[in-house]
This record gives sequence, C-alpha cells and structure tokens, in this order.
Amino acid sequence: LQVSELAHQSFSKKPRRLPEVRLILLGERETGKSSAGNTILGKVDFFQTGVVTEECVRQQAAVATRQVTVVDTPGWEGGIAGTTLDRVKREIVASVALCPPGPHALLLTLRVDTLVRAGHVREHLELLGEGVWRHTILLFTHGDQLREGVDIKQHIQSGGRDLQWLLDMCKGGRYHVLTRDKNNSVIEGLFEKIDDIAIIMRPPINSLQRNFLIICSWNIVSLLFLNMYKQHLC
Ligand SMILES: Nc1nc2c(ncn2[C@@H]2O[C@H](COP(=O)(O)OP(=O)(O)OP(=O)(O)O)[C@@H](O)[C@H]2O)c(=O)[nH]1
Ligand SMILES: [Mg+2]
Repeated sequence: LQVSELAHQSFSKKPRRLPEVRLILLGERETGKSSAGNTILGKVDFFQTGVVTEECVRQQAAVATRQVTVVDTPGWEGGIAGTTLDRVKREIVASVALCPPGPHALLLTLRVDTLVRAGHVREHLELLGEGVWRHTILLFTHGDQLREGVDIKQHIQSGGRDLQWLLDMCKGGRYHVLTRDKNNSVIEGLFEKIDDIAIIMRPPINSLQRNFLIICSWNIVSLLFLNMYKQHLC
C-alpha cells in the first residue's frame, strides 16, 4: 500500500471492526441472560442456565475473528412488588470491573413475551451511571415465543410507551433479537451494532491523528526556533 493510501484509510470514517469485544448482560431475573451469554460465545455450558445467577461470572471465547468477553450478572427482581436485594445491586455495579478497561456495550435483556416497565429498568441500569444509555443495546430474548405472524417490528410497535421510551434512550433505537438456533449471522449482526457504538464513543481524534498533530506542532516549533536563531546571528 502507498503511504497516501494508508493515510487515507486511517483518517477515513470507514466502520472499524473491533478485534476485542467486552459485553455485560443485564436484565430482570429469568429473562435469559445466561442463555444469551452462551449463544453469543457459541458455547452450551459456559454460563449455568435455568438456575439463579447469584454472582457476576466472566467468560471469554474467540468468536469468528474476535476475542469476546461476556460478563453475566444476577438479575433484578421483576413484578410490581419485587424489591432487589442490595447484594444484587452491588454485583451489578461490580460487573464493570470484570471487563477492564470497561465494556463496549451493555446488553439489556427483555423477553418478548413479558411487559416492560421502563422505570424499573431505569432504576437498575442507572446504577452504572446516567451515561449507560449510550452503550446500551436492547436484547430481545425468547424470540421463538413471538406470537405467530408477529415479527419484532410489530412487537415493538405494540409494546407501549415504556418500550418506546427504552428504545429512544438507546440512541438510534438500538436493539437486537436473539433466538435459540445457532445462527452465526445473528451474532455477527449484534457485533456490528457494537462496532457502531465503539465508533460513536471513539474520542474525537484517534491515536494516528494525534501523532500526526504532535509531529506537525513539533515541526512548527522547530522552524520558529530556527528563525529566531538565524535572526540572532544576523
Ligand atoms: N423458549 C426459550 N427459552 C429460553 C430462551 N432463553 C432462555 N430460556 C429459558 O429460560 C430460563 C431462564 O434462562 P436463563 O438464561 O437461566 O435466565 P437468566 O436471566 O440468566 O436467569 P437468572 O440468572 O435467574 O436471572 C431457562 O430455563 C432457559 O432455558 C429462549 O430464547 N427461548
Ligand atoms: Mg442467569
């Protein structure tokens, strides 16, 4: 490749593909977080499913060409009267420390066959700070439970104000549907959405651009000093 081509590539806005992806699964109890973790990592038994997840668990695997880290968390209590234990809240907060230097995305699991209560979700998700929404993707689980003839778009349309509010909070209406069948393209589609978040969250200048600016500034300062030195000699 010519130097000019390399420069063009590093400065262009072409979507980049993260070689390493760090994710946290969050959601109400029994929404399928642990199952989703296994599906994402392409494993059957990394995370224990069908039993209550009591503590955060981290698992890693190579998925296609990416190194993927998934942190599974205990779910918060659902139902109107459900009160989440402090221990569970502490685990949710601690999940971030398990994927240093921080997650690329938070996957909020929502069952397609259950009503969403936005206030309840917000209360728990914002334990990680108000900025969480910029990293959140709604992950619809139990996709196989959608009513016959209803697709996910129709489900969202009929999901009411709470679901719409959540979608609005996840800038650009980011969501993904997970089904149980092992379909690699479904997972790749999810990773591409995470790539998009990483681009939006990327600092205004990347490291190559920063080096370029440092070299330019250095050259300007050197020229100024050289001029001053010449004037001093004359
Ligand atoms: N039909 C169907 N069942 C699912 C799906 N995902 C998970 N399940 C089942 O739902 C139950 C709960 O799944 P888990 O993955 O353990 O849910 P969880 O959110 O980790 O549960 P907690 O750790 O208790 O909060 C299990 O019996 C799963 O087999 C799905 O996509 N379709
Ligand atoms: Mg679990």
